Amino acid sequence: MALPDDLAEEAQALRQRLDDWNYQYYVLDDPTVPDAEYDRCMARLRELEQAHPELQRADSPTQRVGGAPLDKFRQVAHEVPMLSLDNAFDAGDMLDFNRRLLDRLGEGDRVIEFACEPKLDGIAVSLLYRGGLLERGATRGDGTTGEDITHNVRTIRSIPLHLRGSGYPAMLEVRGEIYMPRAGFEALNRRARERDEKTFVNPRNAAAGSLRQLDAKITAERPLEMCCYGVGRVEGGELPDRHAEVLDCLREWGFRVNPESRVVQGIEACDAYYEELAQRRQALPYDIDGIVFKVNDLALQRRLGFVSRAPRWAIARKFPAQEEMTRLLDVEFQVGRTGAITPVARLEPVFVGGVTVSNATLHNSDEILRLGVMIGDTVIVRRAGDVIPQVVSVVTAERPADARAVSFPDRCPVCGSVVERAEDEAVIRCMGGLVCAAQQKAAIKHFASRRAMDIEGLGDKLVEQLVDEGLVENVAGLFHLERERLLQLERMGEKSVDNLLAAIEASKQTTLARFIFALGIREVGEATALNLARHFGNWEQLAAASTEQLLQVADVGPVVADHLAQFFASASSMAVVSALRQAGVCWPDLEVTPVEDLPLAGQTWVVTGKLEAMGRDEAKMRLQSLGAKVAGSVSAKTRCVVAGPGAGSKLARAAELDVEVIDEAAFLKLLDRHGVEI
Ligand code: D41
Repeated sequence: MALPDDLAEEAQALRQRLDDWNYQYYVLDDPTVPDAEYDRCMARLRELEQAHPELQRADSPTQRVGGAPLDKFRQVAHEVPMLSLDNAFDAGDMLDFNRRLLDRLGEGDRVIEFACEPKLDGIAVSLLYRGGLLERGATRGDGTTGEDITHNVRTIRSIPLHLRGSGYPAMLEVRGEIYMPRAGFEALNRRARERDEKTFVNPRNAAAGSLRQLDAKITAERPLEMCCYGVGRVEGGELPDRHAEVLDCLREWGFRVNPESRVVQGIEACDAYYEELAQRRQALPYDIDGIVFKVNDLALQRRLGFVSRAPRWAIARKFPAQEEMTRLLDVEFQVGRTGAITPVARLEPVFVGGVTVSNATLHNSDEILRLGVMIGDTVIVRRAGDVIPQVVSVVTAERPADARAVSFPDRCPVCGSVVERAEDEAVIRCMGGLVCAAQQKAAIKHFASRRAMDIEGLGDKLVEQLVDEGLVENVAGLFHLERERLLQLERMGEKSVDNLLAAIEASKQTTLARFIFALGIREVGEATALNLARHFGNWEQLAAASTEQLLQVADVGPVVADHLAQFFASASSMAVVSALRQAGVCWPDLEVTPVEDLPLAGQTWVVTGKLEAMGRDEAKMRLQSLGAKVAGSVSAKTRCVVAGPGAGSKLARAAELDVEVIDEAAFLKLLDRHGVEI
């Protein structure tokens, strides 16, 4: 039976649309269709190809699921060797690098143009396209010989099966890094844990393990991506004469290129770029272990050449290691605000992630079991960004003969009350509640903190003193402190006492949102408190709300609703609230605005770059409080972009799409105009 023309046309149109959507999603970071629409088109194309096998093509978007498994990997020789990178560890090494470049070029001092790009922590690969079709994918291996992983790379959707557009060389070898974004890695491990399977230690190992599969069906299910950083073999065509322009071509031909890539003038600008990315490293959706700097001019690159295995014209400046080995000296138990008892590792001090670490969290008893850690063990400690250092694994081979098991207390280490472990929780809790000094202290510290009641001068040390000396037991006690008694405390002179009392007095005028947050109800953070305040407008409505009513509030799910209900049902908690109000703590009631009437209702905003007055999360929360949705990437639907210094690709994208961009000053003015507190 002859194939009707219109079916061939339909299949071609579907392939084109699916390719376009893939490109928009993976290369431009700009999803344009709902998943359901994508899935519908894919299903229709599959149906057509199955019914009419003559429509099938190796580079169809349906061909990414993986075919029959291989029985071994074939070796691949890299015709143009895949070089390695020299490392730099500080600004001094960068100056030396620049000096070497200038000396080698021998034309005196000049400002060199560099292309900068994050150094992805993945697996380097090579992709060979002949006549625009993906012919072969290979790992870097030792740089000369790698393994053929064509069957696996074909399943990765940010790798085009055929090149887009025109003007590409007849033979083009593209090089880049295959990596697993952190979110995909977390999800993969979560699934593995649920099924009692082995987890991966980090995204890099997960990416390597996923590419080392003989069965591409397994690879197809792994959230891998590829970012390109250069080319190898090029025949039958010309490329531009600057590295950054080559990357631009690759992007047009369908490859993902790191959106953070930038061209800068001179080595100092390289340092500034490094510092900026070091700051934002944790906010990126993937792991990077440094920055790669390359001389942008390819003619200069050729003149500079390479030594042994590394080009002279490139260098990788590494970030401080985020993982180090050290010894676990002891495990102590800390009692938190809600009574949760957390094991804390006392470590032999070690320099990791740019600071000296001597404590790390062990989370809970399940975590200690999972790690199988004993006191005296050699452990691997990880400190990423500003998060609390963690013990990630144990080097069991180094366990000393006198290692001791960690034993959990059956009484609260602070107040001696019994401890309990709730059925569905991994933590044990002190049941002492507000008689437990540790919980009293933690509750008061939280209450006084800047984002809560903002009592200036009431720092952690002073709170501990006040509780230890019996001056306060709960937060309401702060409003009955006596001047004479305070003057008897160590290190408290007249001036500090008067300042403290004035700060306590001033804190009485607060907002409902701050008050709710300050109470330290479990799981009620700042954003939730703000939503609760805006939703109910006053304390009475909130305290009287049913679970159903609480569940209506943005951010409030069954767990939070339950904690709120427990708080309002607790006579002792309510007594503290009355005492606070009796002492004069007050706030203006809010007009309750229905969500659809909020000033930014229905608008999508994007926040990028570094803000001075607040973090990006806080900016996001404030925009949400005005009814805006906050998205991670700029699209045609974006209403406005708030851009601080260091904003990169999102800014360029906004310009391209003609989306409004405002700076932090304008953003603060806008917040002020709408009465949002900063
Ligand atoms: O992101 C990376 N991991 C990355 C690796 C990058 N952005 N650029 C790179 N450039 C090169 C040269 C300069 C040698 C072409 C690299 C690598 N090499 C590389 N990756 C693994 C070994 C070498």
